[in-house]
Amino acid sequence: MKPSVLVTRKWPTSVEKKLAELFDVTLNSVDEPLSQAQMRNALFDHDAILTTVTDKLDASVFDGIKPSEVKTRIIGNYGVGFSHIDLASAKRLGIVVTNTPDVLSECTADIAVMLMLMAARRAGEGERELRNGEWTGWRPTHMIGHKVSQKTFGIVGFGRIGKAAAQRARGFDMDIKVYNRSRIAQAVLDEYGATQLDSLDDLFSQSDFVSLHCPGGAENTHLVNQRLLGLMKSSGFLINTARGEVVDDEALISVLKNNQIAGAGLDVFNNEPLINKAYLALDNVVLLPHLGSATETTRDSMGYRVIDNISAFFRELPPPDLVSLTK
Ligand code: 8YV
Repeated sequence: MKPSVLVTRKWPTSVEKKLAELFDVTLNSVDEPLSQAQMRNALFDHDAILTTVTDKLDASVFDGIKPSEVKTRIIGNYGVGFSHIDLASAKRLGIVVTNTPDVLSECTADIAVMLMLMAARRAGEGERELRNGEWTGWRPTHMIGHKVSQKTFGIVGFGRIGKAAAQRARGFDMDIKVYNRSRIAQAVLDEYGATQLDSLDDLFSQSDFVSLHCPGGAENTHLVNQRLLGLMKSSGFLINTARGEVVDDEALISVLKNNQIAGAGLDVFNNEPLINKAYLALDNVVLLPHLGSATETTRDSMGYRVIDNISAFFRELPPPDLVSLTK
């Protein structure tokens, strides 16, 4: 019998086809997020659940369920970030969790660089002006932004996406500084022309652009707070393509409002898609609806990567992208 697999959102058609060939698959053609109650029920009905960032699998979803009651043995997350899944509960119930690293690093780094350029060169503001019919023509003092080339690019989290961002920043001849919890080998830093700093304080105070590439989750919630933002240059920009929770919205909104920093570029938010409305009134922030991995190539690759993970698992082989062990 084929394992039964629940796909919580609509996936690229070619991947859904492949899933249907390999598994007894339940697709979500209406593409609305499942409720937490539906998610909980799915644990009793399916061998595998294929989740995305819009599925909130916090501890309450798993609460009071005994390991002997669950049918689900693997959660194959479509995405590299998994802070929406309570790993401790999954572990308690013997459920393996996998993710999809590598395949989205380049596209996510592209979005970080795009946000940096858009924020620094006032692309959102410029387009709004033009579309609103408010452009009065070229003039030497019109919509002056900040130069990007040769500036300092500060990276928080030097994993795959952070490295891809560094690689791109080098194209702009930027001075690349890195903050990472563990020490990065000198040879790796050299490969990216990067210097590792010992503290976030140093990174925030020295950088012209701070780009976040660390995981979300409890450990990094509000890592970027009023104090750190207060250390930034008044000409500095914050870029977030990581997770909304890494930034304290109230603090960021206050420094943007008071022009204590020059601007920000955000692709991810607390409580997506119900973002803090105060952002909408600010011209010095560029806002994107979580587009990091949104290219055809990458979204297909993410789907095939999930297939690789669950296929290995059901063949009793180690899934390539295990993020939590059951023991
Ligand atoms: C994904 C992302 O598309 O992979 C991630 O962690 O942030 C996105 O690019 C999304 O999370 C899908 O689950």
